Amino acid sequence: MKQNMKIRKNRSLIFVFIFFAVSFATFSKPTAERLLPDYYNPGQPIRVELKIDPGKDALAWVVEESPPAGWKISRIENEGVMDTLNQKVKWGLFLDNKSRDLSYTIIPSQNENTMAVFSGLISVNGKSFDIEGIKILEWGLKRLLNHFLGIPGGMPIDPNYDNQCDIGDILYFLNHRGEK
Ligand SMILES: [Ca+2]
Repeated sequence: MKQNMKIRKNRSLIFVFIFFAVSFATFSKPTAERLLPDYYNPGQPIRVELKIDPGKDALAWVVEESPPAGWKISRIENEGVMDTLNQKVKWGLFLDNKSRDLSYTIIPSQNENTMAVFSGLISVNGKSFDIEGIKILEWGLKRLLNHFLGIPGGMPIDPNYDNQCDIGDILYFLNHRGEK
């Protein structure tokens, strides 16, 4: 009799465990990806796109993005707003589970010449997840010089659109630096 009780108790514990394991496994995680151009040039606007799928179990969600410090937001699409106090761009509250592409335009600061870091979060039903995708953007001139010098991180880019990567592109970056 005692033995039966014990088995029954163990069995119900196993059922509770399976219930939680299944509900955790089936909670649909959101996917959020940032798309950026290959490089930036100070003063030239860049459009940032966030491709968001909040997951099928989403009931309520918000997105917030922290652009590189000191860069100026020139346009926010998809009914996002600027949180000037915290230097964030915010979208939502969305009360559905529909995918959305959210975007904004930003102007790299004139005297910026280092790596620019982007970060963002999506919060779905109260849980937060990082926005994945491209997080670091580098000055185009640096990428180009690294390419010519054979340094990792270099990239053959063609900012003057003549289908060649040469000295003309370095001059382009120098001449267009700070253009608004
Ligand atoms: Ca070129």
